[in-house]
Amino acid sequence: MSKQLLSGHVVEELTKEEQKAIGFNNFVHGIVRLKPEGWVYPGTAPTFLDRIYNMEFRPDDVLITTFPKSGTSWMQEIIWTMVHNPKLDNPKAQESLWLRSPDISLDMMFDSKTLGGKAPESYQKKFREQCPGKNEKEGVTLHLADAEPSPRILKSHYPFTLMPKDVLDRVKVVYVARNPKDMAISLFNNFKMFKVFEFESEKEEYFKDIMNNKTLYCPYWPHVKEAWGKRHHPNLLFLFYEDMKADIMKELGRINEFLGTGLSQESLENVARHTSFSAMKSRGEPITDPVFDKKDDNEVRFFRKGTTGDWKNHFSPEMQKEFDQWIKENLAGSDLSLSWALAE
Ligand code: PPS
Repeated sequence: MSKQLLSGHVVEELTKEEQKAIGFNNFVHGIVRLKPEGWVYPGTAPTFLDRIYNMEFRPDDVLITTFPKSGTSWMQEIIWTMVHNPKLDNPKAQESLWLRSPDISLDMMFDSKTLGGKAPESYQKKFREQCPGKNEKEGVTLHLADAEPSPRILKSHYPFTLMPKDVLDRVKVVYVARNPKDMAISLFNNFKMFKVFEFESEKEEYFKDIMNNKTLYCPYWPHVKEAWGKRHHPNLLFLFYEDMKADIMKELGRINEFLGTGLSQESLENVARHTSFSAMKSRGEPITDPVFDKKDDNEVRFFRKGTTGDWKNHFSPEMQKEFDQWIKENLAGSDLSLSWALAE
C-alpha cells in the first residue's frame, strides 16, 4: 500500500532503473516521487516532511524558500546580516552560513552511501552540542532548527504545497526565483561538484531530465508558480535573483521594509558589501566538511560565477531552443513575469 504524507501527497518509489537513468545511485533509501505534482526527492524525505508539517514555527522566524540554486545562500547571508549582524561585529558570523541559518530541507540530502546515511561531521558536532538526547534519525538540521535561538533565519527548498497550509500566516517568507537556465547550470555543477552525490549524468541529459520533471527537486514550474500565486500575501516577499543582481540596494530596501528591520541607508550599504559575491566567496564555502571536498582542485566551487546569463556558455543552440520552448509552454496563460528569463 502506498504511503501518504500529512500534506496528502502520495509517495511512490523510483525503480533502480529510474534512479540510474537520472544519474543518482548513491542514496541509501533510494528516491521517491510525491504525487500529484511529482516532487522528486531522496527516499528519506517523507519522514522529514511529516515532521515539517507539524513544525513549530515562531512568529519572528524568517523562512527563505527557493527552488535550489536560485540565490538562497545569498539571501540567507543578506537576511542573517540584516537581523543579526547589521554592524558587522557579531562573532557568530564566523560560523559557516549553513550552520547558523538551518536548512529544514537538507536532512534528506544526507542519505548518501558515501556519508553512511548520516549528516556530515560539522552538523553532527553542533547536533551533539545543541541537541543532547535528540534522535538524529528525526533530522539533524530539523533538531538544529529547533535549537536555534530566535529570531531564526530558516531555509527550505520545499514548495509551499508540502509545507503546513497556514505557514504564511505564521511566519514571514522570502521567496527567490531565478532564470531556470542559470538555475539548471548551477544545479548541474552542484551535483558534479560535491562528490557525495556520485552524480552520473551529462549536461544535456540532465537538462532534459529537468524539463521532463524526472530529476531531484523537480518539477520546477509548480514550485515557482505556486509561490508567485501567493505573492500578494502580506507575509510573502517574492524576489528575483536577476533583480538583485541589477540593483541590490533597491531589493535590500524592499527586504528592509518587509522585515521591518529599519536599517539606515548606510547599514544597507554595509550589508550589500558584506554579501556581495566576491565578499561571500572570499569568506569560504558555506559547508566545509572534507566529505564535501571537490573531486579535484580544479573543480568548480559553490561560489562559482554568481552572474546572470552564464547559461549562454553552456547551452548548445538546440538545447537553448528546447529550453526556450519549455519556458514558453509553461508561461502560457500565466502572469508570472519571467521576462528576464526570455530576454537574455
Ligand atoms: S543552494 O545550494 O540551492 O542553496 O544554492 P543557492 O545558494 O540557491 O544558489 C547558488 C548560486 O548562487 C550564487 N551566489 C551568489 N550570486 C550572487 N551574489 C552572491 N552573493 C551569491 N552567493 C551565491 C552561487 O554562485 C550559485 O550560482 P552559480 O551560477 O552556480 O554561480
